[in-house]
Amino acid sequence: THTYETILVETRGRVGWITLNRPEALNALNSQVMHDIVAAASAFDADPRIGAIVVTGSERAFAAGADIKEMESKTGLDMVMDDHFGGWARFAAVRTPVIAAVSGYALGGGCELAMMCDIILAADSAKFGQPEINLGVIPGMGGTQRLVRAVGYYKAAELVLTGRLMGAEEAERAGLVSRVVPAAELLDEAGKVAETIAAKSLPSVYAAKATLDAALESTLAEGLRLEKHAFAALFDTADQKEGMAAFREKRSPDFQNR
Ligand code: CO8
Repeated sequence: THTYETILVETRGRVGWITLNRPEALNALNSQVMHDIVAAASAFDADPRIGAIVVTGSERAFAAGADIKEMESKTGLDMVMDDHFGGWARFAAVRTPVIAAVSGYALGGGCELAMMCDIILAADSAKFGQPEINLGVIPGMGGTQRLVRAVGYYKAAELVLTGRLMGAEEAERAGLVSRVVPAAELLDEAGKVAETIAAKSLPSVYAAKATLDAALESTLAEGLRLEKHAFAALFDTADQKEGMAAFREKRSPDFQNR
């Protein structure tokens, strides 16, 4: 198996785990981290034995942002040419559900990385924020767009314009976090959520993620059209027949992912 410089990668059953591993920089996201995460997530995404992915950091930091020391001397043209944007777009586009298990700091690019995931589980110690304004820049990995969609304009504007951090409870109230759990239980809980998803029928999971994504990107009419087609298409899978037969026969379904 492939080894990576800046992340630890592990498969547990049908769940792929990606653990950011730059403790000396609070998991700051430099180019190597981006390449590693994108490569690992793409490999999991291409493997039908994987039904869910967990991305996590350390207890102290999910990720404290893009790597400021790497970015400091760059020009505007460098930032465009480096194609960070394309790399992260590939991560955001994986069809497998991704769970961010966030403990400690999820700041700047770290908060944006969490928002590229489908479910955000937060330890009660988690701190979210978009402090780029303090560095003379703005969020550049989707923060201005995804945060507005997650928490609404006024909360997002306050966070992006002031750079204020918010704790896990506030983030959950605001709708940025799926659920807050005690820090000691974060990884177990993330594993349980991932295993639950990974036990479903893959075609329905892919369809669910794709249609949920559309809710953020399209008009209601377009989204409903997509949902209608995706819903209907699932009736041509063996797993739909199995799932509904299992319900009628009062047993658990045995999905074949087709
Ligand atoms: N980049 C590089 N190094 C970092 C970063 C970072 N984002 N965050 C922390 N580090 C380093 C520190 O420099 C320090 O290194 P050293 O020991 O060599 O001095 C080490 O990690 C530990 O950090 P601290 O000593 O600062 O730890 P504290 O507990 O005192 O503070 C904080 C923790 C509050 C998280 C603090 O480290 C901090 O404020 N970090 C920066 C947070 C930030 O501003 N994040 C936003 C970055 S900009 C961004 O994300 C833009 C995204 C768009 C990118 C577009 C494509 C590239």
